[in-house]
Amino acid sequence: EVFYSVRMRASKNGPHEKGGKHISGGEQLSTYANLKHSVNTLLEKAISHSRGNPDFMQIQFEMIDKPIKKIQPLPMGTHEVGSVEEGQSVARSLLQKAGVPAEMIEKAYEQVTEYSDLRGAILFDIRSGSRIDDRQQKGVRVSRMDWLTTNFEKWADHYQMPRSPRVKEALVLATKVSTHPATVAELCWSDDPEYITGYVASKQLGYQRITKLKEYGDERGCRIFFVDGLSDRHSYIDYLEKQPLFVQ
Ligand code: PML
Repeated sequence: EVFYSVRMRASKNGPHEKGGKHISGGEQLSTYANLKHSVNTLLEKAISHSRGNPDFMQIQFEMIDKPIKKIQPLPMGTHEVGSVEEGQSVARSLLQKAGVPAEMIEKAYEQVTEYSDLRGAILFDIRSGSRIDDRQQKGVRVSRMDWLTTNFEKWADHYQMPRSPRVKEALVLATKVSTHPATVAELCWSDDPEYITGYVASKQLGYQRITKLKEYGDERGCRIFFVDGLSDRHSYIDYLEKQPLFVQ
């Protein structure tokens, strides 16, 4: 069956590259018959966003010409924490468990705070202690992945999780990223001011949710991929952006 990658990005005060503020982004894989539904889902996601009403939006689709890789979702755990401090300390200890040295965690945090409106992920090399993508403000956007809705709903019921598209998208992304052998761990929390749960993920740890990683009202998000032993950063970025993948 032929699939299409459908992508949306929305911003305020014009497009990102002209200084607009990021409002929303989204990604689906769709059959031709389902395109109308996918485009509509992404449109609704952007126009009902708590970051405000966009005045610029792009939705595009593109046929996928490579075979689609199929993988199992990462196992999931949730850490209930009472404060941001506690949440951040759980995140740090999970990252260390995954193999990121403590001083590298601090260096990576410094990279994130350098930008006020970082949209994609930062690639951080734990050997050299430096950011290795050249995308500045834009970051790297992981793309061409999805989880068939019926399979996701079975998963959500099994874990007694709400059938939230947010959790679905985050887990799909984390699963794709952690599957690459050069990925040591991922750290993420949302730029949505009304959403404070984030996660640390890795192949061995799975997808570890932490219920409080920032304060309500904070529009600063974070997404760091900690990598080690990367021989070719272009092929790594190519995997993240282009390798089509279904979680199942
Ligand atoms: C986002 O909204 O941009 C990221 C959300 C990450 C956490 C999702 C969850 O597991 O609750």
